[in-house]
Amino acid sequence: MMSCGNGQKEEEEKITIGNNNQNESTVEETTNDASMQSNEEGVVQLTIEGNDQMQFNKNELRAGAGETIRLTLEHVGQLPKNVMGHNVVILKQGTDVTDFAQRANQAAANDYIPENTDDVIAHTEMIGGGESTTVEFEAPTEPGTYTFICSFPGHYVQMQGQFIVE
Ligand SMILES: [Cu+2]
Repeated sequence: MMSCGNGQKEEEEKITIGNNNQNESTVEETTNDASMQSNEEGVVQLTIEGNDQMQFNKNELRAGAGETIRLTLEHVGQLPKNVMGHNVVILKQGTDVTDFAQRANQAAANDYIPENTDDVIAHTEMIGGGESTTVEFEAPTEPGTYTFICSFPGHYVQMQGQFIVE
């Protein structure tokens, strides 16, 4: 079995990407070695809303480098996911956002996350009005500014912001 230090983490991310149902939560906290946080104190809670007017309520999210982030997306509208779905996709630096969004458009079967992409730091599930979803991930260890979008077709132009790691 081949593995390197980061293998497990990547595997978890892929599982998240491929798993469209609602039951992903924070199970990974109990797995893995003890190299990282084991308590709740180190976890930073961030919340952002999306609405039926195709808007996020924030264009900026902030975190410290390497912090464990629990990002909650609340869809405060009423329209269903297939009409006004929202997610939050945080992209690696250097990603061409327009190009990514075009690839996302073709990935309807994967909730508009391109299959096998390397461009995503983390993303939430796609949800419809009245729903909410949370994803937990580690902020990049390098300070910088990272773009986040909603990858539902056509939304990224309006639904876009900066994830600022300090
Ligand atoms: Cu959206």
